Amino acid sequence: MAKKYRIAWLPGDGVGKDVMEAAKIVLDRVELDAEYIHGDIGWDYWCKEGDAFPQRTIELLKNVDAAMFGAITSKPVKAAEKELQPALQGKGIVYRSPIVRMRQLFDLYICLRPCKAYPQNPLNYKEGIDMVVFRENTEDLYAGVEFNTVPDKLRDTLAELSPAFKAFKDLKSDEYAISCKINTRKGCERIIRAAFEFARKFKRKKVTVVHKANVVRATDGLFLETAKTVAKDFPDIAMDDANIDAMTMWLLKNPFNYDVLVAPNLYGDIISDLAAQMVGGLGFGCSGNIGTKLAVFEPSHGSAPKYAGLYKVNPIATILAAKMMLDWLGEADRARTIADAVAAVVREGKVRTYDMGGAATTIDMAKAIADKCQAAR
Ligand code: GGG
Repeated sequence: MAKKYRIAWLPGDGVGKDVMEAAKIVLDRVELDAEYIHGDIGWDYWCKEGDAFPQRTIELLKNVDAAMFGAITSKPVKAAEKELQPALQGKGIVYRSPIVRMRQLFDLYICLRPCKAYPQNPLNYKEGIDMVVFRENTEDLYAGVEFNTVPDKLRDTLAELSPAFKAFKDLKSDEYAISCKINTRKGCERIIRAAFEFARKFKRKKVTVVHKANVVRATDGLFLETAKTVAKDFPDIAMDDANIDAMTMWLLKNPFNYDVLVAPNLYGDIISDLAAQMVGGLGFGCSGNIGTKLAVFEPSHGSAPKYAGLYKVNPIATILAAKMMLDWLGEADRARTIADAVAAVVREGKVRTYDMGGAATTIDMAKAIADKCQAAR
């Protein structure tokens, strides 16, 4: 009989495989009626095929209800080319991060990163922290418009149009590089609106807009101006704003001042890692990449190659990502069961992975959480 959901299952590289195996143990225990379909993605496929995100995986993602993703290893463009199989070298194939491509290709414009301190987690910076970061996920400095070698045509145009470019105009093409920060009004508006809608739905009190509009005037100015306009549609939600640099200090100084945060891509990446560190670090940072047709859930951490296959890392981030996926699918009871199970295991403190000061393996932790899920059902 056909299952209720088709879930793309993308372990990726390194510890991505370990933590996804752990998440599957928990999903099986809450008996989600799903077919999990493996998708090829990651470094092996780059080396073998010259594509870390093969077309067959893109096709798979067009035909699923949601996806779970582990982690990816990315290397700089030149180092990546050296690891291509010899027959593919010298053909001008350029490495691009598969997760960044996935976010753009499927327009997964929301990166939702809840940062909640589970009580009695020894890694909590302070008990009671509960923030949600909305990171714009498809544009900004991650737009992928970059020039390692700057073409003369681009140099001449910039010299003509931008007085600030005068300082760079006499450099040779290989003496500098350009990465474009591109923010659109539509891109700003939809992520900011998503943050306010979330705040309203979950009875959060305030949205803080993170930017650097006093210096990065065009793009961040657009982000802040758009936020002020969108906020008018949400008179029940307070809004404030802060520069990214000040924000990092204030977040540490008084995390309880913050509730929902919204930021362009790069600042959102930074601020969500900081916020994740305050509630337990890499082992607790989970992430949802959400669009209108597809959503992909993952731990915020990377592939940690030195721990790959050792079953050492904490799988809670991935298990919480699976919980986010269940919420997104409308499986609220199962999602709550997982959240409660994580809370109970953390609170009891009997099973702890190395980051939490214990010796439990990735799988020990998954089984402990799965057992709590089963007891609750
Ligand atoms: N699960 C998130 C992850 O794998 N992060 C690693 C990462 O972002 N690597 C850089 C990249 O591929 O963009």
